[in-house]
Amino acid sequence: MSDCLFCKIAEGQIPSNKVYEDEVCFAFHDIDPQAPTHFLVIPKAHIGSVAEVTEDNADVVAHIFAVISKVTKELGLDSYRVVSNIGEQAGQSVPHLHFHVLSGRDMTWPPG
Ligand code: DGP
Repeated sequence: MSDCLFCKIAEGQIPSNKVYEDEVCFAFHDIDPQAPTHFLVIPKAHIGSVAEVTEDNADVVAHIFAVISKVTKELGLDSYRVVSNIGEQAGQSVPHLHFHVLSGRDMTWPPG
């Protein structure tokens, strides 16, 4: 999508602090970290949110979770939280599917 911030980050048009990249997804540090480790994993193809995941593109999400499992192990993270906000009320501010990976501090439940 031509006017999407995260599409531009995935394409390298906007700089980011990259954590991981392959042909399907891109991971980069959050600009406003909420934990000592806080990065985002996004599909390279534009998907608006979990609400736009269907049987036709669910393989992308499965791949992203495999990447999260691999990258967190490489980073030595044995406890972390994966969050995806869907819609404005839940706190989604960027309309491109992204999974927050947060680690390195005690976390509370339920989230605010
Ligand atoms: P959410 O609010 O769940 O849609 O999360 C969006 C996250 O994206 C938020 O934690 C801040 C981050 N973010 C927004 N703009 C940028 C940017 O230009 N670069 C980076 N690295 N992160 C961004």
